[in-house]
Amino acid sequence: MGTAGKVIKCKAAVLWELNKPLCIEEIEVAPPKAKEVRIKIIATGICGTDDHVIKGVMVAKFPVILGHEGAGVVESIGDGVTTVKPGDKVIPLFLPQCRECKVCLNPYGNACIKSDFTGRGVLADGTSRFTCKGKTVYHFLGTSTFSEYTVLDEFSIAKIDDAAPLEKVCLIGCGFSTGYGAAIKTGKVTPGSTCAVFGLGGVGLSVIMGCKSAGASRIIGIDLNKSKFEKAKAVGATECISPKDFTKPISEVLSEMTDNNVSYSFEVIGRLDTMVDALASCHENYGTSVVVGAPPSDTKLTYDPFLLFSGRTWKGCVFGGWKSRDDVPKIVTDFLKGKYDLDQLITHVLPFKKIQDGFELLYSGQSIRVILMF
Ligand code: CND
Ligand code: ZN
Repeated sequence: MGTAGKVIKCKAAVLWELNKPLCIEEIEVAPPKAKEVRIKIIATGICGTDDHVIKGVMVAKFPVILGHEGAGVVESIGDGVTTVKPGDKVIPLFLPQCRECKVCLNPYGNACIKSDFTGRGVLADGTSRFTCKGKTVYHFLGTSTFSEYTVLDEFSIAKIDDAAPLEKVCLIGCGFSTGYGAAIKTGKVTPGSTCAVFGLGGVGLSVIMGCKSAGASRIIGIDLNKSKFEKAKAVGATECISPKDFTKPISEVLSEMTDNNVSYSFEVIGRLDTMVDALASCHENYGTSVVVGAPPSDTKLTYDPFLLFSGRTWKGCVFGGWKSRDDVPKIVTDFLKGKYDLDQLITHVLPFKKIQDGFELLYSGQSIRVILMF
């Protein structure tokens, strides 16, 4: 391609400071170095995790280009790249899979040691490929999909089926896979069971889809925003409740509703209080509670250890427990075969330049997933 080996000037949404709107800027994207790939992003979703960085509840290096739920096409590759070529459709992976570290080699591990959860903001060689107005701009989770072009390490990319509609399968890069996997892989929801899902955003609705496909017979959605209930029911929730409608703790409400029989609970909000509420809501002995919501950085939980002593299991997962490079192409193929309905998660499609409007839709509680198109 004509742009290979050259710096590309393009549009990106730069977050210069905490708690400020994203600014659409012209940035420079350097060519990929060895074992790196430059991608033209075609579509990207807005996830709750991106907002955690804007609000400072998750650490990142500033200025930063956020976005970790995208899909695009390879523009050019660096030396030594063997798994993708220009023109391939790909999904950037915020959870990489280097296939060499102890975690990747463990059959149950998926949080590859190359993941950037500490907010280093650079690629594997320790540097950034982005500049804007003469300043270095940092990467986010090794993906930075809020840019027309982005550079990733080869281990952070999954090649997907050529037939995949990128404006839909971008959700497989985070929200859908995270929620669905939390239910079927981490929670291991069983047929006939009762599940409680705290938080009915894009990730929570994907948890519900996973619970439903695992054969759960009751799936209770919990959210403060009742406008989420209709969508939650459309994807499989059998009932929905708001904690605002009760004076007693939500764990007691759920216990009464189910004759104390919630086998699986999921926290899909990212709050300490609801993590403990979800734990207390599953059965005291055979219940399993899964933390899916990203916890605020530098915080500590206080809870009654009797909640665990009586036998409950408390787990967490990143990216739904999937091994990203191995599993994402398979999830895309299953989607193409009609196994999943991603349309139910997409409430808004906007041009990329309206990204701030997309975040406003998230803040006002109107959206499940907003897809931005380049
Ligand atoms: P989104 O903001 O769309 O949904 C959160 C939902 O929680 C909204 O519907 C809120 O109304 C609801 N809510 C907020 N506060 C409360 C409360 N106190 N009680 C009940 N409901 C409440 O977020 P999302 O669905 O995009 O993401 C959800 C979480 O998942 C978020 O913390 C995000 O960072 C996390 C996540 C984790 C992972 C992972 O790999 N584990 C990947 N992506 C996202
Ligand atoms: Zn996400």
